[in-house]
Amino acid sequence: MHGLAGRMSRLGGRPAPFTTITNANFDDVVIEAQIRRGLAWRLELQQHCAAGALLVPLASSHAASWCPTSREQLLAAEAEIGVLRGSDSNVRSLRELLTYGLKGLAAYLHHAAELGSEDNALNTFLAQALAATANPDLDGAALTALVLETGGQAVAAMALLDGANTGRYGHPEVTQVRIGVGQRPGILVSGHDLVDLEELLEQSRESGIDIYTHSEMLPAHSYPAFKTYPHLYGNYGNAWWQQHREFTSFRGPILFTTNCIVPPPKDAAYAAMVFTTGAAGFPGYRHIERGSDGRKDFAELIALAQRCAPPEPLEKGTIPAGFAHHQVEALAAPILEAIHSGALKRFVVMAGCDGRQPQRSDYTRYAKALPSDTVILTAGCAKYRYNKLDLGVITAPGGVAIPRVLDAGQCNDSYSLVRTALLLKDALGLENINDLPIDYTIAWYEQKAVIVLLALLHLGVQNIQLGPTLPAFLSPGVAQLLQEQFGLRSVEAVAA
Ligand code: SF3
Repeated sequence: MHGLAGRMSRLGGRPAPFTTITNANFDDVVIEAQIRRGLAWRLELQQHCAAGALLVPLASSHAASWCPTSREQLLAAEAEIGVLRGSDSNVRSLRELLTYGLKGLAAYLHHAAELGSEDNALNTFLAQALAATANPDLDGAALTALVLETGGQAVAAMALLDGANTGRYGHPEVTQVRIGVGQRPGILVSGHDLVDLEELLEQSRESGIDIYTHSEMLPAHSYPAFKTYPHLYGNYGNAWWQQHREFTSFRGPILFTTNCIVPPPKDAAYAAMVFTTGAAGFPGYRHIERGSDGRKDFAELIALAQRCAPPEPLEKGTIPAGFAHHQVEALAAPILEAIHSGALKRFVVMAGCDGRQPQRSDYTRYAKALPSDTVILTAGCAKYRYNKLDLGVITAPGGVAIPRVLDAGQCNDSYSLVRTALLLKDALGLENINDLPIDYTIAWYEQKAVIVLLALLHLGVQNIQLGPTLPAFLSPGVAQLLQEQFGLRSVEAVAA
C-alpha cells in the first residue's frame, strides 16, 4: 500500500499533483492521460482491497466510482468535483487551501524522490489527505485540522528534500554568480529540478557550449558539486514572468524543468527552441522523457545550441547567493556579535514567489526603505525584486561583513529560513520563535508558497504578512480565522 501511495503521486513517471501546479503544464493531453492512469490505478487498488477483504477507501463516494469515457464527460465533472462544489464557502475555502498545500507538498516530495529520497509516511499522508479532499463528510473543523497537519508534514518534507539536495550536491556556500554572458552559445535552464540540470551538465561537457541558469535555477551555482562544471557559466535574467523578453535575447535553446512557463506570443521565434521535461509541459514544446535506461537524453538540445549565436548581454557583474542554513551556521558567531553590539537589529523574511502585478514593485521599495541595520532573509523567485539592489553590508564588531540580503535558494529551500530562525532562537536563549526580531512577509503566487506558509503556521509563527493580496480562495470566514489564530494579514491590509 505504501508503495502505491508513492506511485500515485508520480503517475507514469510524471509527478501528478505537481503537474497541476500553477504554470507547470498547459498540455491538456498530458493531464487527461494522467487522470486516466489514475483511474486505472484506482481500479488496481480496489481489486487489491477486494482480494484482501480490505475496506475500499471512500467506497461509497463519487470519487470511487467516477469513470468518464470521453473528454466531454471529464470536463462535465467540474460541477461535482470542481473548486466551487458545495454550498459552504468556508468548507470550500479550506478544501482549496488544503489542495494548494498538498500540491506544494507533492512538489517537494517529487524533487526528493528524483534524488532517491522517499518517505513512506509522507507519501501515505499525501495520498490520504488528497482522498480527504474528495470526502463530502469532512466539516470545517476537520479540514482546519488537516490543513494545519499539512504544515507539519511540509516541515518534514522540506527536511527530506534539504537532506537529499545537500547529500548529493554538498552544502551551498557563499558564491558570486555571474549575471553577464560569455562568448559561446548556451542553453538556458529554468525551473527547480537540480537533477535535470546535473544530467544536462554531464552530457554537455566539452561540447563547446555554456549552460546558464534562469529564475529559480540560480541557487544551483552555490552547490559544491555544480561548481565542478566549468561550463555552468552564470545566471541569465530574472524571475519567470519576464521570459518573453529574456528568452528572445538569449538566442539559444531553453529547458523548462518545472514551473513557471509563460505561454509564448504567437509570433515568438524562441518558441521553436523551448523544451520541457518532468512536470512541465506546453503544447508544441518538445518534451524530454526519462528513457527506459533511467536517463534523459538532451542531445537534441545540445546540437541545437551548437548552431546558435551566443546570448545577448542583459546585465553584467555578479550577485551573491548560497546563504542556506549550513552557511548561515558558519556565520553564526559574527551575526550574533552584530546583534549583541546593536549593529544588526532586525531580520525580515521576504520569501516566496514573484509575479507580474504592478504592486509587486512595492517589495523593491520596501527593501530599499528598510533601515541599514536590517537584514533580509530570502528564498524563492520573489528575491529578484531586491537581490540586485546595492543594499550594502552590516559589519560585525570583529570586522566580518554580513550582506544585507541573505539568499537561501529556491522556494524549495525555505527550510533554510526555518533552520536559521531556530538557530537564532536557541543562540539568543529565547523560549518562543515569535520573540525573535524577525518580521515575515511571504509573497505568494503558486502552491509552493502556500505550503511554505502552512509550514510557518505549523511552527507557530505569528503575524505573517501575505501578499500582495490574500489568495482569492480564502473566504472571509477562513481569512478571519487565520487572522485570529495566527495574526495573518495581507500586505495590503498592513499598508492601509
Ligand atoms: Fe517562482 Fe514560479 Fe513560485 Fe519557486 S518559479 S517561487 S512563482
